[in-house]
Amino acid sequence: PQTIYLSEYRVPAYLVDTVDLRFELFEDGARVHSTLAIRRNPESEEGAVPLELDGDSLVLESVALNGQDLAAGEFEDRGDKLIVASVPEKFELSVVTWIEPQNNTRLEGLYKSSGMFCTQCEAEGFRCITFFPDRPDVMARYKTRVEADKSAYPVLLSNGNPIESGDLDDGRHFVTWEDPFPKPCYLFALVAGDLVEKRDTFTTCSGRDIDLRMYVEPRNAEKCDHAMDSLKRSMRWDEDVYGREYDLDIFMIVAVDDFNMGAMENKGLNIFNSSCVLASKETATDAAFQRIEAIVAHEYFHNWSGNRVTCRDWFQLSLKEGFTVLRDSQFSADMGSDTVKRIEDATLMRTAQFAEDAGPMSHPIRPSSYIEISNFYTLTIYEKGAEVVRMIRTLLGPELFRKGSDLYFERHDGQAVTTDDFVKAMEDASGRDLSQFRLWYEQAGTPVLEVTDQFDQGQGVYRLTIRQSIPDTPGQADKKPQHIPFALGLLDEHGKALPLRLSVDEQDAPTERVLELTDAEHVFEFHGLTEKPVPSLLRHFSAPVRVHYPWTREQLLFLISHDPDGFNRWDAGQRLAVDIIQSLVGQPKDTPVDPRLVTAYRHLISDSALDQALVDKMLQLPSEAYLVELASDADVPAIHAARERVLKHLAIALRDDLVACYRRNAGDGDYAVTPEQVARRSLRNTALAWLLMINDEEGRELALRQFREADNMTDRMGALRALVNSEYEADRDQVLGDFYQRFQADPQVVEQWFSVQAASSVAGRLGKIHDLLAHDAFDWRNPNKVRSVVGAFAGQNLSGFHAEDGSGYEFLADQVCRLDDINPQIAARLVTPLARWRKFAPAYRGKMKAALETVRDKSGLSKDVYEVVHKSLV
Ligand code: HT7
Ligand code: ZN
Repeated sequence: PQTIYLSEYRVPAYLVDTVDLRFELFEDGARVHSTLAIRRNPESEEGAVPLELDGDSLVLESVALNGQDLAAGEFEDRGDKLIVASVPEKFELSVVTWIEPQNNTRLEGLYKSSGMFCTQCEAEGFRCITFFPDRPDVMARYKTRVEADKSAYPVLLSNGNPIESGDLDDGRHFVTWEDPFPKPCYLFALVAGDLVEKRDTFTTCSGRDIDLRMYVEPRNAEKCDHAMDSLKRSMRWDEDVYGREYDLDIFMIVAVDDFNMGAMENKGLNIFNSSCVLASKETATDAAFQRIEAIVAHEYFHNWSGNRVTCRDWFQLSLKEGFTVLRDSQFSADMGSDTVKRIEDATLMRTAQFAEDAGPMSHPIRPSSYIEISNFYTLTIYEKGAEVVRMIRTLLGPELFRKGSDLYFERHDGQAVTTDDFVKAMEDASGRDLSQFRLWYEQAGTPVLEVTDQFDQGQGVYRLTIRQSIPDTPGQADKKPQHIPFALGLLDEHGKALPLRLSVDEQDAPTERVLELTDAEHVFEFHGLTEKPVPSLLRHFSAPVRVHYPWTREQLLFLISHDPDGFNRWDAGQRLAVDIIQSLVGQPKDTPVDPRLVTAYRHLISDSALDQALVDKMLQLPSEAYLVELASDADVPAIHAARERVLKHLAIALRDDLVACYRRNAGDGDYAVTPEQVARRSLRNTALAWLLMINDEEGRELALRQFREADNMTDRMGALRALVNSEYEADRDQVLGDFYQRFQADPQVVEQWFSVQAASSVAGRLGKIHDLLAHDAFDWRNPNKVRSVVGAFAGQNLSGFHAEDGSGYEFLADQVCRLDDINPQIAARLVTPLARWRKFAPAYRGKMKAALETVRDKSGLSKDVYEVVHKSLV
C-alpha cells in the first residue's frame, strides 16, 4: 500500500462548483447519476492536466462531457480512478455508476442498515458512491434527488432543504434536496427508510425558527427526548459561549444500528450510531445519557468547527476534531461538574492516549504521513488535539481565546484550512507569539516533566526545578522542548493556599499560577515562605504531560484531604493508590496493604458533607489499563492480582461503611440525570461491587433486590455487573438469563449484556467468549456487537486476554482476520491491543508478536490492518 505525505500536498488541479445527484434506490442495488460543474483551478500550477476522479467498488455505466457520451478511448476506468485525458477549462461531466449498498459490509459510502439506506462519507466514502475528487478542499454546492419505493422507503433525506417531491411510476416516489452551503463531499449524506419523525423547534438568537427533526425506527420512537433536549441545549450553548448561530432552516438527526463510529456531522443531516443517540431510563445507563449529550453536542458544534470552516486535507483532521472535542468538553462541564469532567478527560488521556503516544502508531496531532486515514481517527487527534487547543485557551485566557475563535470563523468561513491557520488566528487576535507552541502539532510523544524542589530556610525561598524531555517516537528523535502551561499552587502545613511570590517584593501574589515552560530546564523561586510547602502540581491537568515528583505517601494523604483544587485531590488519591498497588505487584498474597489507604477511603465514604460526585470519582481505584500503561514489561496477571488484593482489603476493612453508604444513597425519587443523582447511583453501585468482591451475603441480597426492583438501567446494570463479577455463579446465570429475556428485542441493551460478560475477568473466560460469538444475537456485520464482545474482551478483560498460554492473543488474531474481510476499519481498531506487544513482560511479548504475525500473513489483508500490523512489527 501507498504512503501519503503531507509534504506532497498540492492544491487541486480542478474545482467543482456544483454537484447534481440522482439516486435510484432498488433492492438489488442503486444507480447514481452525477453531474459535476468543473473548472480548472486558477491557483493550480498544473495547467491542462488530465482530470482524475477517485472511485472505489463502482461499476461505471457511462461518462459524458458537456452532454456528449465519451467513447472508450476518451477515458480510463482504473477502478480507483476515472481519468479523462483531455478536458476543457470549464465543463460539465456526467457519470452514471451502479453500486450495491445491500452488500456493503465496510459501511463506507452508501449501505443498508436494518433495511434502511444510509451513508458514511468521512473520510473517503464518497468515492464508493460515485467518481469524484474525494478530498476536503474541493467544496461544492449539492442538489440531490432520491428516488425509491414509497411504501418501503417513505422517508427520503439528504443535506439542506427539501425543494421538490412527488410520486413516480411503479409505486415509487422522489424528494429533491438542496444544500445552499458549499461543502466537501465527506459531509454529503443520504437516508431512505421507513422511519418515524420526531419534531421540535429552536429559536435562534436572531429570532429564526429552526425545524428540529429526529428520524428513528418505529420501535425507538420513545427514545428520542434526551437527544432532542441535548440538541437544544447545545444550540443555545454555542450561541452563548462561542457566538455561533445555526445556519440552515432544518437540522436532522437519524439513528442507524450499523455504524463504524459514534456519529457523523453531515451538513444538516447528522447520522448517529443508535447507541449514541437513543435513550430511555429503562434501557440506557447514566453514563450513556451523558455520552449521548456529549456526542449530540459534538456533532452539532461541528456545524461551525468542521463544516463552515473545514480541513484542507486529512493531515489537518485535528483542526476540526481537536477544537470540537474541546468545545464538547466545555459544554459537558457547563452542564454538569467542571471537576468531574476534567477528571474523566484526564483519565482517558493518561490511560489510553498516553499509551497510544508511547506505542507503535504514535503520531503528532498533525501527522506527516499515513497509509489509511481511517486509522488516524485516534485519541491523539481527538483528545490530545483538544488538550492542545485547551492549552492555547489557558495561555491566552478566556477572553482572548474567544476573540481568536471569532477571528478564525470570520476569516475562514467557507474555506478549507490548516491547523496553522487556526493558530495564526489565535496569535493575531491575542498578540501572543505561539511559534514554539506549534511544536505541539509537529512532535509526537508525551512530554515528561521531572520536578524536584528545595527549601532555603534562611532566605525563605522555595525552589522548584522542572526539567522537560520528550521521548523518541517512530520516526522522531531528539525533540525540542515544547511550550507548556503548568498550573500550580503551594500549601502550608494546615492546607492553607500560600501566595506565590515570584520576587521578594511582589504584593498581592495569587495562590495559583500558570507557569510557562519553554526551556529544557527551569528553576522557579517562590519567596516569603516560612516552611517548606507541599506542592500541588499540574492543577486541572493544565497540559497533557507526565509529572514525576518524589511525593511521599504523607504528602499525598495530605493533598487528598487539603488540596483546594478538586482535581488535584483526586489526582493525589490516584497517585497514592498507584504507589500502593505497584508495591504489591509480584509480592506474596499476605504482604500487608498500607493501612493509611483504608483510613483515607473511610473518610471519603463516610463524610457525607463532601462533594459526593468527587467522592465517587476518588473511590475508583486506578484501572488495570492505567496500571499497565504505567508499567514497563507489564505482567498483567500480577497487576490484576495486586489490584484485586487492594480492592478486597479495602472492602473487608470498610464493609460496614459500604453498607451504610449503600443505604444512605438508596432511593432517588423520580429518575433524572442530575449530577447529584448520578453520583448517588454510582456510589451505591460501587458499594455493591465491592461487597460482592468479598462474597458478602448482605451485599448479595442487596444486589439481587436492586436487580429485581430497578426502574432504570443504571441500577439494573450496576447490580448485574456486581453479580457477574462475583463468585455467586448460580445468581450470575440467573440474572444474566433474566436480563436477556427481558431485553432481547433491544439491540442496544443486548450490546450491554454482551459487554458486561466479555469484560469480566470472572465471567469472561475464553470459552464464554466463544459462546457469545455463537449467540443468535451476535452479528459480525454489526460493529457494536463486535466491539461489545471482541473489543470488550481484549480491551477490558485484561487478565483474560493476557492468559499465560497466549490463547487470548490467538483468539484476537483469528477474529481480526475474520473481520478484515467484512469491515477493515473495525478490524484495524480491534488489532490495537496486540500491536502494543513491546509493552509486556517477555513471557507474553513473544506470544503477542507471533499472533500479530499470523495476521500479517493473512492473504488479501486490507490496507487498514496492514498499516497497524506492519508499523507495530518494525
Ligand atoms: N467526524 C466523524 C468521523 C467519523 C468517521 C471517520 C471514519 C470512519 C467512519 C466515521 N464515522 C464518523 C465523527 C466525529 O468526529 O464527529
Ligand atoms: Zn468530530
